[in-house]
Amino acid sequence: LFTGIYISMSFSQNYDESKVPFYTLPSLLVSGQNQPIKDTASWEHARRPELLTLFSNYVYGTTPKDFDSVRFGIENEDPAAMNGKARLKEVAIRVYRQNKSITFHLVLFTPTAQASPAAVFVLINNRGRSHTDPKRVVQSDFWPAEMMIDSGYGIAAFHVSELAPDRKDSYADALLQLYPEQLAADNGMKAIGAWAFGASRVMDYLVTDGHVNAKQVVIVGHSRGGKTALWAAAQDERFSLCISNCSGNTGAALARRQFGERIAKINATFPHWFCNNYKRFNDNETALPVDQHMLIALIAPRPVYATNATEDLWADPKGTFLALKNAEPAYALYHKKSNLPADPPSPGHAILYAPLGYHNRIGVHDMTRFDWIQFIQFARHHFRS
Ligand code: GTR
Repeated sequence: LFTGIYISMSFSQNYDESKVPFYTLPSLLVSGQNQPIKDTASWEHARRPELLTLFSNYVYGTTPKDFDSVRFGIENEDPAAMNGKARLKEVAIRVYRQNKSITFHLVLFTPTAQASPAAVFVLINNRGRSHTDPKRVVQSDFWPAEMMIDSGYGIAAFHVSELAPDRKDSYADALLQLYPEQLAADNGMKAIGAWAFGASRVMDYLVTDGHVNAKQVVIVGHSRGGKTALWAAAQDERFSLCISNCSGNTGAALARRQFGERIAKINATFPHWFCNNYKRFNDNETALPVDQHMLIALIAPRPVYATNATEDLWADPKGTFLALKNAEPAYALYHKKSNLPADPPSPGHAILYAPLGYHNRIGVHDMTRFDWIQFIQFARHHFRS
């Protein structure tokens, strides 16, 4: 019986471009009341809030705004880390609500070579903690901190498990302890909502740190972290640039293409990521009131860079590129010319000099030094202009 179920589920995953169904994306620039959205005012005051509400109610769950306070404690500081090239701060971030609190930790390196506050890349770490080792015993390409410092950038990370353990039986054991009503609601946030909430509390800290240029904070995530990075940047406009690496389904890839991972599959494997209401769209993508191009559009006019890997069809490289392409009208409202080609660039070729950037790295599902080198170039271009 078990084998039977497995086989029928695996058959429902399509990797054949010719079998992508005909689909129509929900209109980005027409409001729920059928009003055309023609300028930034109606986008910002009507359509954008409406889309945020739809993503909250049907996909990621609502993000609570009510907490009593956030407090920061520097637990460790080294003004001469990385052989003097960087300042290290390990910050405990404590969120209080109704006599309860949770604590999570930020690792932050800023370059010492420059006097002015640095732009900082913040990684949402969804892998092992050693990848973001503050002691630098482990130097992982997943978070190449030395390379970032040498390039003049700050580099930071927090670990998702401190906000919501990435398991269906324990995701509620951290931040959600402060918000029992979220657990009870069908539009309540779960793990990905909690991780995005954490990203915003990191931002709360970064604006207080004199070594950080808070106007140039990049939120970066890989895969499930890349889904979170988009959701965090969509909600929190203090992130000035967003990088979503191999984020795939319910990240940067269009759901309606039904290519690779699908909503039914992601909800079955990771029932603790999205709100309960999202399960209504299992095998029913066309009923979704949104699609992922709208999530990217919510970040406009701030630059978004999305990536894929050639051997990671599960994350639908073409569907990711098309989501960027279909977000362009929101950027056009701000006179940000994107002009992406109709089809994805060839593997290994990066589109860096447009507000919507993209590459499809040759290789497997991962975040590598190659990816980070493109992120640096993309950020450098946009922070300069
Ligand atoms: C996969 C999941 C993807 C992606 C990935 C990851 O198993 O199906 O949606 O998030 O995990 O996070 O590496």
